[in-house]
Amino acid sequence: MALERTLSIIKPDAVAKNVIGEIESRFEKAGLRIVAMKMVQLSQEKAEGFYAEHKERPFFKDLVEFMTSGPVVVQVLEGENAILANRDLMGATNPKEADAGTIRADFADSIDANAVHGSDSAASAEREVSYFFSDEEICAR
Ligand code: RTP
Ligand code: MG
Repeated sequence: MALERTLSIIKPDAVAKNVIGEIESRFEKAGLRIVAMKMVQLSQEKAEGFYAEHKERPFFKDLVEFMTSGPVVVQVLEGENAILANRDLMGATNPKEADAGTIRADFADSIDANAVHGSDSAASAEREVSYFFSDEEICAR
């Protein structure tokens, strides 16, 4: 088992629904610790840079528009196998395909407005954490 850090975002739809606390509670109950967090309104440039890997995909424009449609909570989760643990808690990208009891099954409305983001690999976690947080902003235990 490895102690990992992963980048999590509570997306504009979930912030608008006022379920930040309920989502955080799932991370905490699963043993993940929040070691950095901030609420921000993403600029178009910041959102485009974050999702740069999807630049050529047909849904890119809608994705950036959605991610800039309201404030988001950006945070670093730490724990044993945090990257995969967070993905398991999130559920499938399309909430219609997400397992019962996952965050997306319970709080997401559509594949676009799907409540949360989570890094999908060690390499993306490293890139994404440093995209939003400096070392000084991460509070190690
Ligand atoms: P995320 O990056 O937000 O955690 O989501 P993910 O890994 O589960 O999915 P990914 O393939 O990275 O896609 C990023 C976001 O783009 C939107 N999407 N739309 N219409 C579509 O076919 C489609 N595919 C992806 C979703 O909002 C997804 O979260
Ligand atoms: Mg992804």
